[in-house]
Amino acid sequence: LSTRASNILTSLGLPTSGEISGVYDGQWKGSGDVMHSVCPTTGETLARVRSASPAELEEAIARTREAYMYFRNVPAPRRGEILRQIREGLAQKARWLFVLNDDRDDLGALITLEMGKIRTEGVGEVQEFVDICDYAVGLSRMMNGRIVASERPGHSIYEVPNPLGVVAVLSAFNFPVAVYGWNLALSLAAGNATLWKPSPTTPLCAIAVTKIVSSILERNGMPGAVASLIIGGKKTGEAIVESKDVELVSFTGSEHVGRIVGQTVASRFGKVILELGGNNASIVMPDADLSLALPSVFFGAVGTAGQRCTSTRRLYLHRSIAPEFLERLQKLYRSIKPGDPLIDGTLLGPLHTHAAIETYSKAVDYLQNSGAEILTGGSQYTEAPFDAGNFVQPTIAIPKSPNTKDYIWQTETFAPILNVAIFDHLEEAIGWNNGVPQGLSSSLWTRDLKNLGKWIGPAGSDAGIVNVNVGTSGAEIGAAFGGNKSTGWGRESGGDSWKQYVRWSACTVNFSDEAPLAQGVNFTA
Ligand code: UN1
Repeated sequence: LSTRASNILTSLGLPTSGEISGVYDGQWKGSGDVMHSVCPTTGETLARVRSASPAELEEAIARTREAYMYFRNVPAPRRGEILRQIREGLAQKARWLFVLNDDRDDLGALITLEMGKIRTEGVGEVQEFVDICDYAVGLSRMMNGRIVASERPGHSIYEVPNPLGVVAVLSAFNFPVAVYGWNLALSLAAGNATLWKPSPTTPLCAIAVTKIVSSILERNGMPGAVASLIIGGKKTGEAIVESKDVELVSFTGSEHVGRIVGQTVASRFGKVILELGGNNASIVMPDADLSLALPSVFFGAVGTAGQRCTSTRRLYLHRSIAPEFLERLQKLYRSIKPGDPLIDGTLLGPLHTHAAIETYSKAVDYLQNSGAEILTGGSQYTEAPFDAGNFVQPTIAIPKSPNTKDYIWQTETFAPILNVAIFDHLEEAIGWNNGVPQGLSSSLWTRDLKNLGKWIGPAGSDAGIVNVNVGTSGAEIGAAFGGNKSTGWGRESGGDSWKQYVRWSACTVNFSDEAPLAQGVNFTA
């Protein structure tokens, strides 16, 4: 193992040779297939991880259920106290970066090493987990039910949020830590046990996080299986989704897989939260402050090498500012150099997998063959040392037609490709914004209140995230995160999301000496 990698693994208590156990349900185990964690920057194999055998999966589900039976009786503020300690455990890892100021010792660095996002984004992801823990600590004292007025004398109606059961979190490679954090924090506050199946290509991030979380659970005398971990592939995912012992499946990933997950869970009457494809647009009006819009569009399209669900994939420019905007944007693109994402100052890291290069190239080919103008980018970086990793050029293209029915506008390509079209009226741009199957994030750049009113109202953007003078990506944890239409309608993180993680009990209680029926129904013999 390179020194670069081995320092990071060692600092997080991960072994640097041999096989690592990828299953935790109170005990570490794993005797299934070996999965490889591969560094997307160098192509180096970082670890061989033992996934769950079918028997181990079954056992982990059973242990997680048992843990839930125990944990649901722990008072919510006490659960919050455990979350506060988890928050401290994570924050310590994030803080090390600033104390040591090198690339050895923190979880953010591991995210960068294994996923490929740049350092500041890796640390930011740990921060997002810390933030949602803070939120959930507060929530643990505020998950209030309601008292509803009864129409019957001497009666009261209570709406009580009870723990739900086992929550499976099936997360994606692009946010290998924070999206689990959103689910874990709300789920624990609500009194559930979680079973985490991360992307099989980011097992080390999941193992490192589970080590931190489990040590805190155990230190507090809680069963470790309150936060179980299962590294596994497709079959493992299928078994979890089909299991009647899992009340809620929170899935982040492609529309294709999300459709199967949604249908499977619905067919057994389970609950589901889907966070699927994004195909997010930014609209720039003539009155926009371009000096704000430019860097935000640049970050939205190029940040995380275009691998956020919220990445900006479509850019709609008003005709009057389009030439200037594109010229300035291309200048920013020209300044981009690929680099090791662990090194300070690098803005462009690799795509996460080698296969993603093919997806990128196919999309570029399609653009070229369909008569699009490629303003910048369009190729892979093939010179050393970048040939060892999955580096591609951020690309700006003007497709031949702005018709959203075209494949290129309809599809989410998980790579740094920004498609541009020019509009004359805001209504036209809103039509394009809404004219795709997905509905995750959207952003309008304007200083005119009338535009803002249209954009956030009934005839405005139909996405779940509707920003103004803020880019499509990089949401804070406070608001509910999620999208509409083929993005799956799921909501995670802030807002009212926690309400999905509980089982609501509507309790009508009679304190009186009579037993009247509702609606005045008379049933006396
Ligand atoms: C994702 O890409 O799946 O809003 C999550 C953002 C991040 C989360 C993205 N806070 O870009």
